[in-house]
Amino acid sequence: KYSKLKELGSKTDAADSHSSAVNKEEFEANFVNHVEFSLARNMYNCDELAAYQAASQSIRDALLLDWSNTQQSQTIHDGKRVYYLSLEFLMGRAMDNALINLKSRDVVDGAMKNLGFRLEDVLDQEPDAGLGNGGLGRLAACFVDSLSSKNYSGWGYGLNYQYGIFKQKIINGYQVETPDYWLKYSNPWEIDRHEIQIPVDFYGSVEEQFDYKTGEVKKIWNRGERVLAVASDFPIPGFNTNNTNNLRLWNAKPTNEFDFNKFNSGDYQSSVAAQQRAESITAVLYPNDNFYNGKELRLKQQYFWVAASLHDIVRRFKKNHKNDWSKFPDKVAIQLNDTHPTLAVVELQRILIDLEGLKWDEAWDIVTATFAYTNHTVMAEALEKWPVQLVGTLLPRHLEIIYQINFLFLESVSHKFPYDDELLSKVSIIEEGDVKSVRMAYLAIVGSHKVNGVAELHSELIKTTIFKDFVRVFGPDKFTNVTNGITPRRWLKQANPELASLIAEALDDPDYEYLTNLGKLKQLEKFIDDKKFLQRWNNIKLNNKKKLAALIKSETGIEVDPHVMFDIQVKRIHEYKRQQMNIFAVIYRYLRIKQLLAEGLTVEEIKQKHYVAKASIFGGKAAPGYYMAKTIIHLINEVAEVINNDPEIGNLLKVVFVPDYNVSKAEIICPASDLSNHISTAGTEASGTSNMKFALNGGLIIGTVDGANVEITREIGEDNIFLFGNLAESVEDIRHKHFSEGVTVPESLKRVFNAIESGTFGDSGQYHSLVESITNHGDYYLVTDDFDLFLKCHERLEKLYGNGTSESDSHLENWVKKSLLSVANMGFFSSDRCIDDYAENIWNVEPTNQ
Ligand code: GL9
Repeated sequence: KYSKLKELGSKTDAADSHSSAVNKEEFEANFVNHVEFSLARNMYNCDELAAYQAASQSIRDALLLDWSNTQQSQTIHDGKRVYYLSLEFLMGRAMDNALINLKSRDVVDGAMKNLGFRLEDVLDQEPDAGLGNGGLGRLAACFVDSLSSKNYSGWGYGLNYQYGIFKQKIINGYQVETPDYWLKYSNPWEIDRHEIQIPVDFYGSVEEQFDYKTGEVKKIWNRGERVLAVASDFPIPGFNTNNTNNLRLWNAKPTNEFDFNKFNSGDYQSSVAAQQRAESITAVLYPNDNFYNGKELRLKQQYFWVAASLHDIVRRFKKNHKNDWSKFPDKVAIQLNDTHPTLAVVELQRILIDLEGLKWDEAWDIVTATFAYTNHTVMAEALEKWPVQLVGTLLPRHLEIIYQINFLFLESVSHKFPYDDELLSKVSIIEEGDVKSVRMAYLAIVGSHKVNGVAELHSELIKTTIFKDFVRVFGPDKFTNVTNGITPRRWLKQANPELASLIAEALDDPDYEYLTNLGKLKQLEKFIDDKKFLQRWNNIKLNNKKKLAALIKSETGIEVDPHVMFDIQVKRIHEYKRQQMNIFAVIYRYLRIKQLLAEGLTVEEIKQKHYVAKASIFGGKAAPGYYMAKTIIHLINEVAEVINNDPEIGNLLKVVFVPDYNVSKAEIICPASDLSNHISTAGTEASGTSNMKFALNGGLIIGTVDGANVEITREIGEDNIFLFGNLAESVEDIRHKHFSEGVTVPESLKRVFNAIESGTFGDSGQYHSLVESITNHGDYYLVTDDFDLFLKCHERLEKLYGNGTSESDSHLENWVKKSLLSVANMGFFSSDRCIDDYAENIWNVEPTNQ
């Protein structure tokens, strides 16, 4: 085996075109080898799980060759490297993606058949790597895919949580969280780097030492607790290239240090326990979405990760460049994914001045030239503000440096804006008040050379709201936009192989080159009047809906007719995303249908004159401590229970809550929508990325003028998207009006509230706070203002969808054409475009010549 691999290795020159595609005979031999020698089993008792383990180890072997070649050639080339620091990488499954990127899916499919397995069943054995909460973590996963596919030298750095995002069970309509111990079986994609161990210190105190030689005072951090950061590496293959970057995730381990005082006093147990506590740092992902919860362990995670990553980066730099620090920003670009890694700014400054002996100013210039910061939300409750007291206890030296950064920054501000004390207190990194705290976003801005938002509207909003004072201080050029994107390898080819294949055929592109050049989709427009093509297009949608119907049946027992309209909203459950508005609209529809039935209409007549038959499909997790979000989930499930068991309704309306929405379920759900909902209160959703996934798969969108919906509209044309609702610029005024004049609940919504309060969906008491948040507490998310507009927009789009079968001519003409035009114009939303944008405008790096 190894000689074969070596032979293959010598053929895989990183500068070659893609050469490490898996060879069938070798794969089969390698598979059997892994069954026998890695798993210690034999082919006669090899079940699907074992087959998955053996297959993935064989594929990993192929990846490793590319991976080590890439690292070697990148080191020799010594170009600038990008480091993407993210506390979340929501990777999902790795095997199918690796097969696609290695262009070896068909070969392995055939090999698995020979070995007696169905590839689909084997792929299904892999647990999701759920090391993230939602959009922000999935974005990081798409970015590492694009960094490799576009031949950049770019690493991800994160944490290897033992428990990823919790698994969601729905019991009696309620969300119940269970732990996601995803590493139950060993993880074949993970390479343990036991030799890469970095000590990370916490607590202790700072001592001043007078240096008689230089006459300067040196700061010494006398550490308290120490833990070790041990690396696990995940190879990230690019599509159609050998470039295989690295995702390095850290594990916290105890040191060999031992508290002998405790031991000698007979307290052996607790001295071991203290050691064991180290591992708790990387035990679990915090399950919050867009919310800062201020836990000490979270701050420990952040520093642990940032310290380990920076020492690793600095060590790599010093190997080639010794102490030539002025070169550092030419060799290293570090992107801060949200404020979570902001301590990296402080840590690099500390390394340079305390450990490497640079002068403050020289060090600070290097720091700010190295870092850039991405903001992902304007919502106040999400912005991190660590109490000074906590930072000072955990990281005493870092707090001093933060104060010094702030002092020098404020000095420069007062220089530029003399006598403006108000401005000084507004931009201060330290917030005074009951709990003095460090404003992490401000620290990130001051410590970076660029700050970006994630969609045009959002990037404008940060300049005019949360960061407006910094635009005055630094000027507008420091602030920029990079609109989010998604990887078409996973979100088209992997999730929707039939559509991807039809597109490849239509573009006469048998090698799927359009997947790294997504603008080519534009050529699909020439099929707009080709009825046969539209029918094939539509048929693929129907097949995808059948697959989703099967998933729904197996997960919930509910039968949905794949011929009805699939109207989907899947994302984290949050008041600002307004799943409550959607379920209220479903209730309204149900009440109207019941009324029409009572008036004597038949189901058929209602379909002809009023409503299309549809399934309203929901999915998403609520943060475990977010009461209102959990109430919304419960309401959806109770409404589903009532409607799905109403014998009068037939297939006119079904309601589904898909439990445990995650990446691999998204791969089934996104290709199966006729319509998807992106209906956040204008100005609250920074970008959204599932809107892109649905549109790229030919689903139409109903949405507010928010986040990336704005640019999706610009790209695909306003005739091909259904927009409604109040605009971001009016939201503040409307909120004020709610408080001064009260909230006006429209008649339609009153009917819904009456039904809820009269107990139609179970004990009304449990929905009190949800209804009250709208009627009595100012309706912060503008449900009352947008509800009728939402209903109207549905009426309009349902007319277009048509009441005939989804195969009818009018459906092809009015709906499927819009679907085709959407896909044809979604090229802009490839994460490849996004990464090129960062590379050119923020990192100043170029692809390596693979
Ligand atoms: C988010 C925004 O809410 C989304 O609108 C945006 O698309 C993504 C990626 O930029 O970032 N910010 C944020 O905190 N989350 C986002 O999804 N939350 C989670 O990922 C949990």
